[in-house]
Amino acid sequence: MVVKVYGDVRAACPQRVMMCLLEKGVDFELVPIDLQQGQHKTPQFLLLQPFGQVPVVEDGDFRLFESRAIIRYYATKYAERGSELLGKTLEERALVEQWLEVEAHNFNNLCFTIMFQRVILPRMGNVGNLTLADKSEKDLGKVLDVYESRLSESAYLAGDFFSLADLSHLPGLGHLIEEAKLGHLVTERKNVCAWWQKISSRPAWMKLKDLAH
Ligand SMILES: N[C@@H](CCC(=O)N[C@@H](CS)C(=O)NCC(=O)O)C(=O)O
Repeated sequence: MVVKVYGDVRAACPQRVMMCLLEKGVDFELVPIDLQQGQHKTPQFLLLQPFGQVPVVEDGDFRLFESRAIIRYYATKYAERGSELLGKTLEERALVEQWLEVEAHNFNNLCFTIMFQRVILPRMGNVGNLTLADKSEKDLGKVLDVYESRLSESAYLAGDFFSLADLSHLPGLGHLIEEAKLGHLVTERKNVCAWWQKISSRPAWMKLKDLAH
């Protein structure tokens, strides 16, 4: 049974899920939801995701939303297949969880604010709040300073292995670099830069980028 992913191929949260499925070698079908047209707010879509957001997955008669819950689910369900993304020991797993939480609560909100104010609003013909975007960029720099220090101790966030914690950053950081043109946040930090080069050259990420273009 092919997993159905409802989403927009270029949106960060569905990309997080598709990246995980690609790493795991799980076949999926993307069911396009047009965010520009507001398809995610229609009554039919709200039956799948009551908050009107993407992604949602359907796997047989099992349905799940929230991208990080979905990647945890597939990394566990297919633990024996594809890339190992959870960590092997209890401590490794705990560190993966720690950095996944950091991504969700320290990184993502700033990344989203920058993207929204500098890219998404202007794309819709509105003027973004550039003061807020500048402040968020500064704050994100401080978060990345913490990453810089962490990544001087290990090749990846949770240790010397690629995990969900790294994977979860790929869409947001990719958008910041490519669309908000903030590559300097990465390149001016040696360890963050080496980490970004490793994670963004993974075959699964290349495949996803091909799908998105
Ligand atoms: N916490 C949710 C956030 C989902 C989310 O914000 N999705 C965005 C696309 S990346 C969306 O649907 N935006 C449209 C909206 O919120 O109206 C998740 O991780 O799945």
